[in-house]
Order: sequence, then C-alpha cells, then structure tokens
Amino acid sequence: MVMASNQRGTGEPQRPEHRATEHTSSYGFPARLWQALARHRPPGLGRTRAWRSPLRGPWLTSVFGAVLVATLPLVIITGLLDYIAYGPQFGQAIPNDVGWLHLPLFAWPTRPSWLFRLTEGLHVVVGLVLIPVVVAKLWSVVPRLFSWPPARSIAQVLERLSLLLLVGGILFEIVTGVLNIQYDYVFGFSFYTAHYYGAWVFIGAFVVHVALKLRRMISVLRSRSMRAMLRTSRTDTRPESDDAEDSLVAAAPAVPTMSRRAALALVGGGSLLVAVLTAGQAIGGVTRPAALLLPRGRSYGNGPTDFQINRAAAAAGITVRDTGVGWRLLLHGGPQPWQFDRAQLLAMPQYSATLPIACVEGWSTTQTWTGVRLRDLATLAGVPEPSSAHVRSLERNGAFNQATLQANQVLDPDSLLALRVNGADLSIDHGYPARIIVPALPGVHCTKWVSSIKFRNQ
Ligand SMILES: Nc1nc2c(c(=O)[nH]1)N[C@H]1C(S)=C(S)[C@@H](COP(=O)(O)O)O[C@H]1N2
Ligand SMILES: [Mo]
Repeated sequence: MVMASNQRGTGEPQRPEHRATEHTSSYGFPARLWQALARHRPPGLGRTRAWRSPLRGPWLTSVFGAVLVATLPLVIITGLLDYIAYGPQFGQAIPNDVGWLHLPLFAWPTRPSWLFRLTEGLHVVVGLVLIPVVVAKLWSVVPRLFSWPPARSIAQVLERLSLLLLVGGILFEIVTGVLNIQYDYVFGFSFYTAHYYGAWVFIGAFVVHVALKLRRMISVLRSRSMRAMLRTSRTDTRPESDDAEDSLVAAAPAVPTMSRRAALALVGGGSLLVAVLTAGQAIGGVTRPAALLLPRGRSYGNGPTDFQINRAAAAAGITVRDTGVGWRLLLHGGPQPWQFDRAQLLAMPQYSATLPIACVEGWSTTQTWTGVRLRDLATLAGVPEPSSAHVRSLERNGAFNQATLQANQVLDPDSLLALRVNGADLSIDHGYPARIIVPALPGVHCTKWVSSIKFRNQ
C-alpha cells in the first residue's frame, strides 16, 4: 500500500509488468490467418534484443504526438491557403486541374499587405521546425514497424495502411518541400503537383490517425504527471508500464543513457536550431544574417537595389537591348491598344508603397516601390472596372513570365507598375524597366520586365 502510493506520488514510471508474449485471445476475423502469420515470424523480426531504449513508451510518443497534432494543422492550412493565393480560378495554381480535390475559392485579399508573407513564411518555417519532432515521433514508434504478426484483424490492416500513407506522406512532403526551397525550381512544375497531391494523401491519413489515437494520447498524458516525468533524472528513469498489445515499451530495456527530459530537450533544441537558421529569411531584420540554411534569404549590400533576386536578368535571357530606349509598355483589352515608353510612364502621377515580396520558398523582403497605379493604367486602357488583368514579361521561356491578377489586385491603390525602388531606378535584375508589385500577392506573380498588360472585363 505504502509503496504503491509512493510510486504514484512521485509519478515515476514503473517497471513494466511481465508481459505475455502471445495474445492468442485477441485475433479478429479471420483468426486462423493471423495465427498462421504469427507462427511464421520471419527470422530476426520482433526479437527482444532490438529497440531497447527504455525511454520508448506511450508517454513519450504522446508528447511528440501532442506537439504535432497542435502544430501540423497550421502547416496544412497555410499550405492550402497559399494554393488559393496563387489564383486557381485563372488556371495559374499548380497543379491546375485537380478534379474533385479543388478547394473552395475566394478572391485572395490584398489586405493586410503582409498576408501572403505570413501564410507562406509560417508554412515553410513551421514545416522546417517540426522536422526534428517528426523524426523523434517516428523514432519513438519505429519498433511497431517490425512487430509480428503485422496485423491481428482487418481493422488493424486498414490502420496500418493508413500509417503507411501517414509516414510516407509526411516524409514525402518534407523532402519535396526542402528540395524546393534549397534548389528553387529545378523540378519545374512537378514539385508543386507532387507537393499538392502528397499533401492530400498526408492530410487524409493524418485525420484518420488523429481520430484513432487522440483519446488514447490524451488519457496517456493525463495519467502521468508531466512535471514528475520532467523531473526524473537519468538514473531514476525507468521504462513505462504498459500492457497494451501494441506496447511501445521495450521487452528487454537497456540502461538509460539519458532522461526523458534530456530527450525532449534534444528534440526541442533541434527545432530551435532549425528556427534560428531559417526563420530570418521570413522575419528579416537582425535575424536575417542567421538564416544560414537558406542563403537565398540573405542580402548582399546596402544599396537601394541590394535585396534578394530570385531569377537574375541574365538567367532569364533579358539583355540591355530588350530593356533600353526601344522598350514599350503595351496596354490592351480596351477599345484600342496603347503604348508608352518609360519616360511617359514616369511623367504620370507616381505613387509609393512599402510592400513585401514573399516567395513560395519562404523568404521575403519588404521594400519601398514607386511607380504608376495599376488602376490608373486600367483607366488609360479604357477598362476602368476590369475583372482581371493579364501581365506578360519580355522574358520568353521562363515558367514565371506571366501572371493574371484579380480585380481587387488591380484596383488596390497600392498596386503598382513599379519603375523605381527605394528612391532609385529598378535594377535590371529586379525587373527594369517596370515590374508588378501588389499587396499580399505571391512573389511569383510580381512579374519583372513587364512588356504588356491586358485588362479584361468579364
Ligand atoms: N519575368 C519574371 N518575373 C518574375 C520571376 C521570373 O522568374 N520571371 N520570378 C518571380 C518570383 S518567383 C519572385 S519570388 C519575384 C522575386 O523578385 P526579385 O527577384 O526582385 O526579388 O519575382 C517574380 N517575378
Ligand atoms: Mo518566388
């Protein structure tokens, strides 16, 4: 009595009770199949000498699970929002034709101007920061991958299939996401397509997994005192007691080499390190130089045009000849087309707006842009109330040489055909002679080296 209440009082995990090795009673239909499988255990599988960490158990897994169930929805929702921000209604979100997997559409707002910077920054930074937690969670359950028989009922077969999609889905999203932000567009369109469909596979499996495990996770977390678990030193660390059939507790636990507190600190420290090395590209300011993992997010000098360049003019095949005195802006879609050279555009009323460029890679940078309002150009073109505008670049072969803007994006008073930035002429790498800049518009649609704008009405 005294001993039992003492043990509970310290919240110290107890030694696992002797666990039965065969659960003959617990096979579902068709029991003979599962029993036959159980008798034919492949050599080496399910041996008690493997997976001996004494830290593994329902509590540790539940802690990682709780962190993920609380934070992954943020990554999912911001990811889906970013897809909508790309303007699927104009066929310019990738993949474009997604059948019944399409999302409810709404016109992406232009306010607050940092909206896309926020959603894309959160998606990339939180996604990266969670990688150590995902790895830890997988580590904590990895023995289950090798348990035998692989299933004891049809329900379990389905559950394990969903786990395959869950684990495969999240690893796939991590790999494709990280490759995209490190190497930019080397994968062309297929990255977006893969990341989008991969996301739906993952989301489906995630919902199933949460539905199956949430109650157990909560009851495990409630059954032990978090404070006591964290106070337990390495030498006092014991395997958890758990007599569930699918127990995560090692059958032959080794001597602990670290406490659970240290294990959580290790994972938390890993996440913190990732945050420090990446968040600066989205947050900017003093944190920017620390974004060592994502060098594209850093800048190189103090001049007015010294900020991130996504695709330089040379890479886009843009030469000084294209952008020199012969350059004209073509406005069409109205009763008649109009052409303007840069001097004529500079002679029109000029407006300035401090707006971010926020790239799908997660980096962003806020600059002060000056130029002609898009809505003034629409009026000039003879389409004062456009339903959309199609912008084209001089660039001939790039994947991002055109974009369609929504009505609210054309009409916002801060939406500009920018001619200057931070008081200087645009540099050729930033889109000289003229580029699009619109509040809350994904960076990819802030077309550089603009050659024409077609205003549509209908
Ligand atoms: N013509 C053209 N415009 C473009 C691109 C491009 O490749 N070609 N890249 C876009 C992308 S993906 C981003 S994030 C921004 C980056 O602008 P910056 O290079 O001036 O920072 O430009 C956009 N405009
Ligand atoms: Mo971008």
